[in-house]
Amino acid sequence: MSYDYLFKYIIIGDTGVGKSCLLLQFTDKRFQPVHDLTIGVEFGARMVTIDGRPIKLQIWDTAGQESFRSITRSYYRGAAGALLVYDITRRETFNHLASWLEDARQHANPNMTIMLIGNKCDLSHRRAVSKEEGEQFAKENGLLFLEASARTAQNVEEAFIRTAAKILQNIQEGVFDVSNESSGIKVGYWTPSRSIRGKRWSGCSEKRMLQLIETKTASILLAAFAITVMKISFQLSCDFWRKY
Ligand SMILES: Nc1nc2c(ncn2[C@@H]2O[C@H](COP(=O)(O)OP(=O)(O)O)[C@@H](O)[C@H]2O)c(=O)[nH]1
Ligand SMILES: [Mg+2]
Repeated sequence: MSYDYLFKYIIIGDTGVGKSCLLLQFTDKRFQPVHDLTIGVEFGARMVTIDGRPIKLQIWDTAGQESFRSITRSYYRGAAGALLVYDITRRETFNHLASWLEDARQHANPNMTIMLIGNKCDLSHRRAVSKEEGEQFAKENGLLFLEASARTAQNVEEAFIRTAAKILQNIQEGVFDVSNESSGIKVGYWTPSRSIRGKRWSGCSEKRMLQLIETKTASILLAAFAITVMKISFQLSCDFWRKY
C-alpha cells in the first residue's frame, strides 16, 4: 500500500508497563492479559491517515529489562517518534522515566518526538501516580502526554496518531532532513494526483518541493508572456509592411 511518509517509532519503558499490549491494541485491536516477555525487539506496523495523508507507522517494541538495554539503544537512532510508557499503578516505573529519557537524549535524533504514556488507566483504584504528576513531568521535559489503557483501548489510537501529527508538523516546518533516513522518516511515492508528470519526489523535503513547483509555475508564466509579446510584435510588423 502506498504512503506519503513512513515514520519509525520505538516503544520504551520498564518491563511490565504494557508496551507490547499497547502495540497489539493499536495494530490488532485486541488485548493480551498474560505477560508475554518481549525478547530483544519485536515489530508491528499500521497505516494511519493524518490531514488526509496516508502514513505508515513502523513500530519497534523493545524489552524493558536492563539486560536488553544495549539492544534497545541501537534502535533509537533510526526513530522519528518514541512512546515512553510507565504504569500508573507502579510508582517505580514513573521514577525510572528520567533514566529512559537520558538514554533517548543520548542515542536518538534530537528532533525525535516523544509521547509520554501513563498506561493502565483502567486501574485507577490502584493508582500510584497522579495524572498531574505525569503532565508536569511531560511539560518539564518537552514531551507530549496521555494517560491510556491497552486493556480498554482508551487513548491508544490518540497516542500513536498525535505523535505522528507532531512529526508531520515538524516536517512541514522543515525541522527534519527527510532525505536522511536516520531521521526515522522515509518519503513514499507520491500518489498520481499529486505527482508532477509522474516524477518521484522521494528525498525532497516538502518545503523544497513547493519551491520547485513555484519556480516551475513562474517559468511557464514568463514563457507564455514572452510568446504573447512576440506574437503581437509579429502582427504589428505584418500590418506595417502591408500598409507601406
Ligand atoms: N489492567 C491493565 N493491564 C494491562 C494493561 N496493559 C498491559 N497490561 C498487563 O500488564 C502486563 C504486562 O504487559 P506487557 O504489554 O507484556 O508489558 P511490557 O513488558 O511493557 O511489554 C500483562 O499482564 C498485561 O496484560 C492495561 O492497560 N490495563
Ligand atoms: Mg513487551
